[in-house]
Amino acid sequence: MIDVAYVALGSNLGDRAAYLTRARAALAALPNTEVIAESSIEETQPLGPVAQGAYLNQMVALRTSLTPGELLDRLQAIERAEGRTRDVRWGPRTLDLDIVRFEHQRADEPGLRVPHPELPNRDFWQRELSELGVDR
Ligand code: A4P
Ligand code: MG
Repeated sequence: MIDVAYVALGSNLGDRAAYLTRARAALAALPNTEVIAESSIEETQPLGPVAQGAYLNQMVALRTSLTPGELLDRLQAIERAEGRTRDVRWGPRTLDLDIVRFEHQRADEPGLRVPHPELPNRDFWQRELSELGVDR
């Protein structure tokens, strides 16, 4: 099934803009996947309990026939390739890729929730989605 996935990019360590650029290139190279839209990049204050630097955030829309689970595996491989280490939950990271929603599919498993449960709490994701023409 061909669907549209909205993927959030975030970085708050190192050359943040360069991580986002490389992430967009890696997303464009995924099989059966095309990047069809990109929001603007915005700097946001860190959310959550951990003291850390500001993030650059951006949202892209992918037309893809990957399932939500397949896409998550691919996103995690891209994160690993960009030197992401998982230490502190909600802590600083070179690159974070989250599935925010799919147009027609949902997921509700321990390892994968779509729409992303934090969507109602992240005004920058909502702004970026509306920039991409998504009404909620
Ligand atoms: N997972 C479940 N659903 C999803 C989904 N829809 N997309 C699972 C991606 N992953 C999903 O994520 C932990 C697990 O979530 C994954 O193994 C996957 O199976 P993670 O990326 O390893 O850990 P994390 O990112 O530290 O935790 P979490 O809960 O994903 O946090 P978020 O939501 O990624 O938040 N402040 C600003 N301003 N901007 C940000 O982008 N991001 C975070 C991290 C904190 N503060 C921020 C920002
Ligand atoms: Mg994450």
